[in-house]
Amino acid sequence: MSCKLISVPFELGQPVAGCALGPEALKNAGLGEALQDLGHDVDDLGAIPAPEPRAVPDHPNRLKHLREVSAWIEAIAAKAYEASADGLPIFLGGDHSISAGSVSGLARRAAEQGKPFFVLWMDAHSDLHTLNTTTSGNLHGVPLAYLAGMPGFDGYFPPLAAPLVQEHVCILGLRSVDKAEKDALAASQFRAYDMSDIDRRGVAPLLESFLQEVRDADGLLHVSFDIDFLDPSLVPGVGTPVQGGATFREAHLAMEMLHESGLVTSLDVVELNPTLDENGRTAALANELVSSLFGKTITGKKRVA
Ligand code: B3U
Ligand code: MN
Ligand code: MN
Repeated sequence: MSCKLISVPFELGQPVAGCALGPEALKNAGLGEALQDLGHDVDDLGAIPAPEPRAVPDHPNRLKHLREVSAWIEAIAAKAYEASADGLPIFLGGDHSISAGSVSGLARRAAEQGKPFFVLWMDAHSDLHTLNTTTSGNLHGVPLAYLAGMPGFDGYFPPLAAPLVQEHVCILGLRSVDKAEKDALAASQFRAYDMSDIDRRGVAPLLESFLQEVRDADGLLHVSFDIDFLDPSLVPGVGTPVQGGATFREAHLAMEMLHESGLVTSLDVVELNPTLDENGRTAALANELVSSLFGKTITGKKRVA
């Protein structure tokens, strides 16, 4: 695999300082070397430079850093589109608002290639607020609503070339869903698996049924990995921790299955905040999980889906 590392040092989609240091922390913890050791080519494309804030009208809701978020989405989408012409782009965040850019650029590329585009959103949160429903005003809470073409983003976020097909999105790991997001979910065709689904049925069958759909459709698969998918006892270095998250084994299993599927064509790793981390253990675990997604196994034995 030819991996392209794209650093996205943007943190204004959430309230806690430090998330912009995520890309450097992941790289300093050895992400590139780990991928190379697994036999992949690694091209470090460096960081997306900070764009000028985008001139957008004032919004009636109290939204934090709307002009900055909107500008970054536009810049990231352009980079994602360009980088996905060949190779496997890996976006290192930054908060989860950056995925509004990465996924929109990748979806545009997939649409031009005539390929169905699927997204696995691994997250404690559903990120399904619109600009009108968010009560925190933190725009890392809206990317999935924007990407799926939900109303209210026109004129504020960049126009979407290819909105996601809701049936092609699987949200995994939910345990913090606000009232408006619950309503949006109920009215949607997203596949959404919360922690109770994981408890009852296990990660493997849930993920396998989604992967089978991607396979059957001959689709491309983007993985948007919000580190707060994991239980906070494992990942102190996240800004919005929620109790009761995925275990070490569940997360590794998901990543191993993603590797074995051979379906993953792009990745985001978001919401790492190194200033909240303890001795780099969140960054280290994130890297280990990315390694599993790129073929690392316990014994070296290869499994094929
Ligand atoms: N849904 C809440 C909390 C949240 C935390 N992290 C995300 N969302 N992505 C909000 O502020 O929108
Ligand atoms: Mn998120
Ligand atoms: Mn989250």
